[in-house]
Amino acid sequence: MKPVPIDQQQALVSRLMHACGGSYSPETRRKYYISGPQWAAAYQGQALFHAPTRPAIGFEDVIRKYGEIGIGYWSTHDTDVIPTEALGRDQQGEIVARLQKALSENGVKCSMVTTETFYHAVWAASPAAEAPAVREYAKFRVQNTVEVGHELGAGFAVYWPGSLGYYVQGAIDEMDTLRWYAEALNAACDRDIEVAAKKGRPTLKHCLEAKPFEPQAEILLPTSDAMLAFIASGLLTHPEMVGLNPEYLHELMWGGAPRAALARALLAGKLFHFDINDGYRLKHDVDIGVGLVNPLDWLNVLVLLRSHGYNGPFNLDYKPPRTTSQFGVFEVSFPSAVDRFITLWEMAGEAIADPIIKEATDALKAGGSDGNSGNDPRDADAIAKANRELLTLHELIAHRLVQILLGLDRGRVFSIQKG
Ligand code: GLO
Ligand code: MG
Ligand code: MG
Repeated sequence: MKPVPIDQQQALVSRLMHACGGSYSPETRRKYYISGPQWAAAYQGQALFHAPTRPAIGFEDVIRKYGEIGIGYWSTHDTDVIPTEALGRDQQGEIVARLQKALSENGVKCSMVTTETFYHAVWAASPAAEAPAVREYAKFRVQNTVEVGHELGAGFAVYWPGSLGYYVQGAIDEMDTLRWYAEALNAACDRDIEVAAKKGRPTLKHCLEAKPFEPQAEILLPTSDAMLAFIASGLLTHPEMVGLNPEYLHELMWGGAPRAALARALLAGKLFHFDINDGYRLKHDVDIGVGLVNPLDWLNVLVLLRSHGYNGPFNLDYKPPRTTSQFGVFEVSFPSAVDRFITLWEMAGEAIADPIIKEATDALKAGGSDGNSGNDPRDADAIAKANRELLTLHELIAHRLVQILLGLDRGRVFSIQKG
């Protein structure tokens, strides 16, 4: 093939994207509770060792593009859209009005707001720093986010305390830090109760998001389970308002099974919100598009969530790779991520209804019998023997799930050449 001239590259990408097929209409996409973060679309491809590869883009363009694709919800950090120096000042009101206009013109709703407590120099020693002025400022920031959230019609506020930790141990007291962090959350919940009452709206769902490493070397609340313990610690004045926003990759990063982490959150009644993406175990936070690395694991995650009635948002917290152009961000990254998610969600429904999986699962739950009236509860060997053949069904179910993922259950076959 000859080198492709610059002015023909977008057409090539569009043609091949179209040739991939299998995309859903914007109307279909809008039926799912999928949110697109401002920061994900605006991400310029920069990182520690990387200069940006894409130009800056503002919220008006991002919201318009999300509307066109059929991403019905939008989420944002306070400082993604309001400069730090404008927070809580008149300029904030003007920006909020522009946001409201952009959202309503494009048929997109704001689902979630979050406070940036990791980027600015003020957070160098975390939002729960020793200096009382930093902690007061943190309270102002989370309360201001709650107010902006109510203005924009959001239902969720997310907190990612990635800077709550340290590089060197011994300088801070973890107990103090966690108490101080709880004070900021308490301030946010208190303000939420006031504002919600005044506006006649429900209070927001406040969601903690864990990540095991980055940007601190050691993180005080590194996993969703650590956060469940924190919520139940007695430090929060409104623990019933606070739950979790697990991120798929963040649970994988520490080596956990995302599906099991989600199950623990569901058991605790705390799975409020879910950041969806993909990546690798025990690596950094690469935020790859959902289903591009672990589609089988994703299918399993969605089977769990569908089986247990999760009805919160799926937030596309991923970073289009720096090899993708800004054209590609909206032509390939977002629509393809949404469509993979929808396909996996529908496949999960198929897996739940699959007669083979159902019969195998029912049989496993019924358990085996040795033909006698009842198993002797003291006889381990007899119990093991009575179940031995049934347990093969575990592997059979796993095989069936792969068949569903690959479409083999619907008759997709490969003809093998004789040779
Ligand atoms: C970073 C986090 C981050 C949060 C966001 C929402 O690793 O995933 O993107 O999701 O700040 O609070
Ligand atoms: Mg996240
Ligand atoms: Mg991440």
